[in-house]
Amino acid sequence: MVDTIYALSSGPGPAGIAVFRVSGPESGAALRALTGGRDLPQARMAARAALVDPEQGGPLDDGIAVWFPGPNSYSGEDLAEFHVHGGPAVMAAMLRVLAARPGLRLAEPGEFTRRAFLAGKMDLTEAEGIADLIAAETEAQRRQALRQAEGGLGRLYDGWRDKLVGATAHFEAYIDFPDEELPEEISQQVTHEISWLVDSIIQHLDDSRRGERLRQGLDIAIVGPPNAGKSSLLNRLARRDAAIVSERPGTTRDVIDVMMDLGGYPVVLADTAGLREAADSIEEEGVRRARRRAEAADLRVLVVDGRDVAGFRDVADMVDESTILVLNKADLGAPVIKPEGPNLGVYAISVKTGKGIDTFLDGLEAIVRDRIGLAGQPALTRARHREALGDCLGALRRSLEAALPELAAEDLRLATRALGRITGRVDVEDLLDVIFRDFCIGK
Ligand SMILES: Nc1nc2c(ncn2[C@@H]2O[C@H](COP(=O)(O)OP(=O)(O)OP(=O)(O)O)[C@@H](O)[C@H]2O)c(=O)[nH]1
Ligand SMILES: [Mg+2]
Repeated sequence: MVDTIYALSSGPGPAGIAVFRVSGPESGAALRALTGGRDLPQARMAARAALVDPEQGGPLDDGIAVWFPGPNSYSGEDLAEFHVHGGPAVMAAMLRVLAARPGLRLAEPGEFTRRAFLAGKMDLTEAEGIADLIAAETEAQRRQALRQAEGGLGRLYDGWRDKLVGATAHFEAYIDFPDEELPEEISQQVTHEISWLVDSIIQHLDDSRRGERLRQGLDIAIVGPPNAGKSSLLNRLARRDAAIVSERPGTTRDVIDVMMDLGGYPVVLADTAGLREAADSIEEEGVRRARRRAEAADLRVLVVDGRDVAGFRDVADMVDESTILVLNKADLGAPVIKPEGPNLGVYAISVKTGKGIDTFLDGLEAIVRDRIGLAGQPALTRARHREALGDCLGALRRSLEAALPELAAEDLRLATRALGRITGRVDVEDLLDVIFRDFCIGK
């Protein structure tokens, strides 16, 4: 028999209201016991409830109970919700009472959603979308997560999978009746469909990881010569004194990360040590870290003193298609530096007076939107999706080259399986622990 699980599904409080959920075969009995043996409330209607401690008899709280009989519940099972006052003692009492009920145990992270998946209420991409929605910190993350939670990504993959299943059926028909020649036009049509699918998957994969980056935040490294005003710029953008600023060159040593919401898009800004021949071994390590971070970043903001031609010469080779050049200290005089070759834009600013900062931010935001903004088609959001699509693509290509229809059919089956693993239509038992581990308890 399936366990009945319970958890505090709202935050740890204190709060106006705390929501507890109970899911599984014993939830109806638990609901009845906590409401003093009354009948179950009308399904899916909030009912005021004088909650009691069934063991000791005393009152627990004056709250609300909602009864969701399966399968019309979040988990697909019988599910009860208790809305109580969100005080620490009320919550502790609720947890004690629920723990004491026979057959109930505390839910594991993501277990309600895992049960929803197992009950066929949602596919794996939708479950992942819900985890992302709970974790979303910016508008764009929220929109992407909601789109995925509502099945946008799953529908795309299922659509591809249906096409594949159709194509495979043609081959299998031929294998079942080997005496029949596979009509030329059918084999051509199947080849055509598979080629179309190959192109679609390649296009989908070739998205510069925008969906994954939107989930995690675009990585932007602030780099440049010492004393250029990198830390000053970081502090200005972060609106707090995250990094130490001083007139002494070589102030910053460690990489300092600040998470920022840039017009709805999540970015991780990293301030780094000024690049120069280091004066000591600590600074040397700082410079090493700065270079490493600059290389790994999605974008670089190269900050230089706009009049420091010699300083710029040392870092000029860092300017490329992923680099924005910021000519700082414009308050001290017009910048004279001009970059050669392609770049993402040049901005003259003064962190000190604020001049040019808004224009720079607008430019940066446009670049970030271009990199991770929502596209027409839902983007894949996890390495897991990318891996499975890679497997699918490999199998599809093999099927196009296969010498015998039997071999082509086998490759098509493998490709279908790879797609099915993303949405969880085929056996994915081995994946579930990994996927639901990222959830919070109570979801
Ligand atoms: N006049 C002027 N001074 C600035 C401006 N921006 C920063 N500074 C000054 O330049 C000096 C260096 O600033 P930081 O932000 O510490 O420079 P940094 O690039 O982080 O330097 P390191 O950490 O040593 O690599 C400080 O004295 C700042 O006050 C600006 O726009 N105009
Ligand atoms: Mg600094």
